[in-house]
Amino acid sequence: MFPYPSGMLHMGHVRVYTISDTLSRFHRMTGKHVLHPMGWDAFGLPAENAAIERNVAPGDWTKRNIAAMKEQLETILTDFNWDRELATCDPEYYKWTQHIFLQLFNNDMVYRKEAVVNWDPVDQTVLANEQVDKNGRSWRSGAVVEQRKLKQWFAKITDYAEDLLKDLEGLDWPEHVKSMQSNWIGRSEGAEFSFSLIQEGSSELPADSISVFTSRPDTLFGVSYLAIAADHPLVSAEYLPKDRADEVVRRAKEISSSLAGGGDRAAQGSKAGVFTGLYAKHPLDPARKVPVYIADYVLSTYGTGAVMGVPAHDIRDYEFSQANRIEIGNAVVEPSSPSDGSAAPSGELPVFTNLGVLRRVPENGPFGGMTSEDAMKAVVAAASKTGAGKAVVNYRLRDWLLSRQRYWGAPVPIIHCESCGVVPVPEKDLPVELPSNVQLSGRGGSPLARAADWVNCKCPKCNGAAKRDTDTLDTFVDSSWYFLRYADAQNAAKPFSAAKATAAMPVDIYIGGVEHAILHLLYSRFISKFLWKTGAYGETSSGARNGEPFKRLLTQGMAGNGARIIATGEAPAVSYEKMSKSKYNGVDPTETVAKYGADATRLHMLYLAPPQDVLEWDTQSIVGMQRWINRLGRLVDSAAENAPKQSWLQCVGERARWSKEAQETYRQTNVAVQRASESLSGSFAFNTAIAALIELSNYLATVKDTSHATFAYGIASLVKMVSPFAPSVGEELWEVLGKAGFLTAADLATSAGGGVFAQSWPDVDQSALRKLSVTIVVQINGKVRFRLEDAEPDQDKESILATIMEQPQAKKWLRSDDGTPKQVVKTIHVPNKLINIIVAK
Ligand code: ANZ
Ligand code: ZN
Repeated sequence: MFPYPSGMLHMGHVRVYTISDTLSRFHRMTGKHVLHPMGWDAFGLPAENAAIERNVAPGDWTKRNIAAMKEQLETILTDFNWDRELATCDPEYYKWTQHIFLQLFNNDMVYRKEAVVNWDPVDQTVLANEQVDKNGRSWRSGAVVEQRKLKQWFAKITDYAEDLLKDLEGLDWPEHVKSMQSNWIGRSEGAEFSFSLIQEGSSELPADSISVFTSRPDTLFGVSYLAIAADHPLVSAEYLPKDRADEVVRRAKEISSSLAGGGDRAAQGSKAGVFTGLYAKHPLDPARKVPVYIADYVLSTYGTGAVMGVPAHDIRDYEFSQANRIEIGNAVVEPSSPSDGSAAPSGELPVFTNLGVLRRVPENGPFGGMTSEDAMKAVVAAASKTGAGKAVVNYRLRDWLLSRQRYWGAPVPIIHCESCGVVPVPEKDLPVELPSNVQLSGRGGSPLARAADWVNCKCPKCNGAAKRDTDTLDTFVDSSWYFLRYADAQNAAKPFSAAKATAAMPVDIYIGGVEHAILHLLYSRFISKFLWKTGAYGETSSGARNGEPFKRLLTQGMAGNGARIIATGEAPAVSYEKMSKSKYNGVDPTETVAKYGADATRLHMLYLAPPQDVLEWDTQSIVGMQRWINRLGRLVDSAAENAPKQSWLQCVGERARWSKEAQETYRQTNVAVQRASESLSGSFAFNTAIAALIELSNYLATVKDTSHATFAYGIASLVKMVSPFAPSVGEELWEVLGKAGFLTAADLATSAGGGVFAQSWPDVDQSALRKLSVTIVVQINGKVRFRLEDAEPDQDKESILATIMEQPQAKKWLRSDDGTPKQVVKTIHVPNKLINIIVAK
């Protein structure tokens, strides 16, 4: 994941890019063609704020930050494909972001809609729900967020809800990230029922019924009220009974303004409500009259914006019924309880939320006695006969609001003409560049609206006077396709060539902070799928054929409690801010690198914790890594003094005649190769890889016959394996070995030329992994009596027992005085470690 160019590399960046750099160096050494690109997520509010606070142009500020961070990235020895560098604020890049918007437009995947938005009255800007905290305050300014209506662009991500959910299955991603994605999409099966309104007054209603969405059609006969959202179309003085209309509308306004931020907050609303004066008919029991309320817990953006209140079976409905003194009808009971419902529901509240059996009471009609499962189907079937209901699937996912009333973003490539309406900017006129002469004050809506000579333009259709759209695109649009651009970053004619993107996609390993586990990944998946479906790129035979952009995801844990907030799927943006202020991100990597060196910093970072875990940066123990690097230097220096007697190839040919020590050296080397390779190619447990390298170096320091080629092989392999983690140490040590003429004789695969990163990663010789011998503790009747040294590994119980009987000590413990073996009652065997022999007394 590319960084936001804040100007300062923090420890979180060091961690992500150390991981990606180590992996990319490793995979290059295994002979793969690796693309390790880097770029800058360079649009966004901070640049605009810098402009306001420090009077620097956002572009200049951003460019300076990029230069500074690039330098810092070099100091941690990252090896990126800089020839593919991109910055989303560069017109050469956002030209294509605009092109992709137009692709969405041409495919009817974006639309303009007046929508209630969260308005930050201090920053004068629209906020995403994720930017509003639990108390309805802006994540940035802290101001109480207001609700406003603005005409804005939306992308139809909901058209892809099913695919975005279903295709999660095939991804090699952490389970918790997949479940965050799936909760965000929030598929819910249920039914819609329509309740006809009873027209008591003479007013013309905008609809003759209220449609509700329920996930529990089996509770339809327990409904005691309907509740509609405060901004439901019925909430208007002209439709409501005259005597209470004004009061109801006033209360509805209060309710909706207390709900800024939407989402989960509203679901936990105060249960405030107001009776509208309207009544509706029960769809399957027309004699029943149900009162209609406005309720703060009903979201206007979910389902139909209206619910059927069933206080006996839903806790929110119960609380609302208590607060508004509504009677409770009880429809479903526990299967075991008497079906007349005389038993009280279990649990703290008189609410039974489980599935059960429908009571045999007149209210439940012919459905009494059915299980909830059966009743759900039967009730929906009965209602669909009369057109009063149907089965539906609902999603929590909402369409993606693309418009931002900000300056530092890609202008929406649309022109508004009084006679032609909405007109897309012709491709040949892209990019629509940002005007540079805009006064930024942080107040008063879209800054672009103030650049009169930019706003006023000619309509591409009728050539008449027209105006540009003055909003910019959400920066999540910029970052939803940059990985595709990496495949073909210099392309001046297209966002990327289909062939190049097809060859490169999907991204094999996508690495980044868990704070992007929801939105960035969801939007990237959506845009990738869209581009894939419209043929902008295809899939190689190995692909999953669904346009998924990221095959494997490695999310790195953060410090502080931010990660936990995120695990619940809440407010990633808020948490990100908190996290960047947290303890370990407060440590300045430049200082650490200057003091301990980049290699020690990288090694220490990866050794402290597996990448998924939260990292508590600890400056104390980094000296341990420094010392290990020094020991490694001494080990290699002394090895270089003593070139091996034989070439490695010759040596391998004589394997049968190797000394015990040589065999053990070869075994130790292969164990380390196996552990390091496994961690780098599969588990990403870098800490165990480094531990294996430390163990190997400790072993090699004890080898006596250092002129044996197995020792040289061990040393050369160790240096190669250290290199992806500690590149400058690796290069340096390789050079020492090369100069000493050590490598020509020792190294199997390659010559000493080209430096360590031109070498191939050592292969594991599976046949060498087995321990040469083991020591087995022998217990007799549970007491340790002696040890079997130098035993053949992996023996079964019987063969060990046979060996033991031949030992001199066996005489004393396992034979009677007359020499006959004692009767063995039982043996307990821990392979390669211990055997406990129970003998009869
Ligand atoms: C009656 C009922 C009875 C409900 C019962 C639940 C349990 P999920 O599963 O998340 O989709 N609901 C529907 N639309 C809503 C809205 N716009 N705002 C707030 N709540 C809404 O939730 C579906 C349930 O959430 C629906 O099923 C409805 O309450 C409520 F024993 O209908 B239920
Ligand atoms: Zn026109």
